[in-house]
Parts: sequence; C-alpha cells; structure tokens
Amino acid sequence: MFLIAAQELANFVEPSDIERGSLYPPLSSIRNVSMNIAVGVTKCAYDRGLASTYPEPQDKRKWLENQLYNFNYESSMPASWGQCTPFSSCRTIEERVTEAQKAGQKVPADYASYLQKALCGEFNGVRHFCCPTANIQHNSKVMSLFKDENFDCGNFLSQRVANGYEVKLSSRPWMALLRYQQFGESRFLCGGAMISERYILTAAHCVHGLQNDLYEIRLGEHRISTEEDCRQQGRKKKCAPPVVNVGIEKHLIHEKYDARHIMHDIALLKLNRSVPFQKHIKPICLPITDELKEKAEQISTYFVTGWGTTENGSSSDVLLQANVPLQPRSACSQAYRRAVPLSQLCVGGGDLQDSCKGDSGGPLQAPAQYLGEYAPKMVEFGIVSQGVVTCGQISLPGLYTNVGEYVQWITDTMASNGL
Ligand SMILES: [Ca+2]
Repeated sequence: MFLIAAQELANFVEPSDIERGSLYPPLSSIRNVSMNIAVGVTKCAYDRGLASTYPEPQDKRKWLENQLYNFNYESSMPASWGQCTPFSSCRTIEERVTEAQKAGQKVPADYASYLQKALCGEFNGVRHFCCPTANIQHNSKVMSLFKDENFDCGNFLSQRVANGYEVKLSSRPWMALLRYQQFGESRFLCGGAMISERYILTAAHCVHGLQNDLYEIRLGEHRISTEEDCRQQGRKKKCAPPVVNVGIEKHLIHEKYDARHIMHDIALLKLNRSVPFQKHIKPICLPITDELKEKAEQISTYFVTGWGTTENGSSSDVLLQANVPLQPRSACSQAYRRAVPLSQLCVGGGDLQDSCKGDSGGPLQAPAQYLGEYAPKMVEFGIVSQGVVTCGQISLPGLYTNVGEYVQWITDTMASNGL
C-alpha cells in the first residue's frame, strides 16, 4: 500500500499539491500511523532518509521499552529526531519545492517519494512533514505577513500618558479584552493583544477549560463604561471610532500547557473574521528575530497596559499603563519556590501600585528597533501569566511567558490554522 502511494505521488505530484493535495487518498489509508498531529510537538524520526512518525512519548521510559520490544517500523532506532511541521516551516523541503516551482517543473520522482515518506499527517487541511530539527524555520508564509511593508505593527503614538497612569487615547491599539459568559453574566476576565488581522495572543490560563465561556473579543476599547471615547485636544474634541466586538473561531492552547505548574502559558485565539487595521485597532510586533529574542533579557523597564482585568473582573474602567522593572530569574525562583526556565520572564515587584494594572493574558511590552526600521516599534516580549493578581497584598514579582521562546509555536500554529 505504502509503495503504491509513493509511486503515485512520484508520477503526479505538482509543487502546488505538496501543501494541500486533493489527488491522493486520505493519509490514513496510506500510512498506518494513527495519532493526533500537534504542531511542533509531534516528534518524528529521520533515519537514512526515511521519516517515520511517533507521537511524542508521554512516558519516555515506557515508550522506549515499547520501541525496543515491539519496533515495527521499517528502520531501526532513529538516527535523529525531527518535528512534524507545515511545509513552509521546513527550510530544506520548502527550498526544494520552490526550486521546482520556479523552474515550472515537477518535483523529481526520488524527492517526491522522499516527501511521501516524510509526510506525517494533515492538520486542518495543511500537510505536515517530518522536518529535521536543524531545518525548522519560522514559517515563511507567516513571516512574509509580519515583514510586509503594509503590516503596521507596534506603532505607538506616544509614551506620554494623558492623565496619571491613564494611557493616551488609541495609543495602545493592540489591546484586546476577552469576554466571557458565566452564570448568565457577561464579563471581561482577561486581556490579550492583537498580532494580526485574525489572531489575538493571550495566556493559556485565560482559555483552558473556558472554551465554552470565552466567546468574544473587544478591540479598540479605551474606557469600558462609555460608548464613545474622546479626548480634548485644545478646543477640539477627538473621538476614537466605535469598538469592534468579534467572535472566536478557534481556541488554540499550547499543547504542552501545564495548568498545575502554569508552564507554557500561551494561547492564540483565531477570530471568526478579519478585523481590518484602523486608527484605534492595530497589531503589536512580536520578537521574530534572534536579536529581538535576546533583547528581552536586556530591557530594564517594561510597560504593562490593561484594565487590571483578572478572574475577578476589571479593576479600572480606563486603560492604564505601568512601568515594571525586569528582575533576575532568581527573584522569581525565590518568590515562587521553583526554578524559572528561560521560557518565562521575571518582572515587577517592589512598587505595589505598578504591578496591579496589567490584564491577565495581556502584553508585557517595550519599544525596540524592529527589522531595521528607524522609529522604534512596540514589541510584545511577554504575556502576563502568574503573580500579578497578588499585587497589593505582597510585593511579589510576576511571571510572564517569554514570547520570544514561542515565536516558532505562534507562527506554526497560525500557518496550520489559516492566516
Ligand atoms: Ca468605550
């Protein structure tokens, strides 16, 4: 069965079929590997050019024992590991296929057959291939969206605040409010940030177990209680356009989210329609380069903006901003009595007043040089994860999901679920 399918592929495959194919029978009939493909999580093995796929072992020891005694794949123990990724997240595969595409040719038969063997499943209609770890790249389709010159991210009006801690109207246009329906009541219980016309980045703890409650995103809000938000500029009154409320198509929680230890606390919400960028609704930038990723550790003062929205509701009617200092991880290890990995940032503490204004799931941000542009852009380096709700009681620094460590997950997840 496998050989026949490979032969078919070699005879017919066109580059455009690699990603979304209709010519071929469902993969389940080709490969007798049943599993759920979770983007970037499902490991696969490369051995002598043959890719075989295995679900990532939950219990590694037990799994290894199984492999040793019941190994039923064509190769022996794998030579090296890869991961199941969308086609455009694997550099070597994308290069080879694009090459053929440019030349207007079919993929050579031997490579097509290799691709067939490297197929590890279909996720939301997008084919996934086993990609050796060294060849995994930030998804090229998502990156070209982020790098497009019309993609106006992180454009902030001013760091000056209008009134005390109040943020100037429309100056943080990526701020999103997450709306939940609970016990017959509709409330904002978390925040998030817009990262594209279709996606909101937030914390997994704002979504996990709440998929049925969390039903709407509000964008372009400033003062929650007033329908029209305005500011006085000299004699003129300037008003922001109305807010946009939009439904949610998909709740995408990180596959390794650990609710008990609050690890991998990151989630994406796919909106049920695109929301065009406008004056008061724009995306924040992400730390998509290695340089920006490293920058996260060098910033001394971050900004947190929000309505103080937590599981208990909002503490402020109007959007506020606070400055929070980066702390060594040891400060959080001490406070939370556990190791703090690189996938988290330790921020805040000390000034009690300051650390209370972020939203759970909201962005930890700082202006940074972005893709060689002259004016600094606001970049989301962290997601409010843990500890912020204890403000006002004890002076604890907060733990934030280190977004730079998850850009691969973000881009792979966006690619797999449609831009
Ligand atoms: Ca309002």
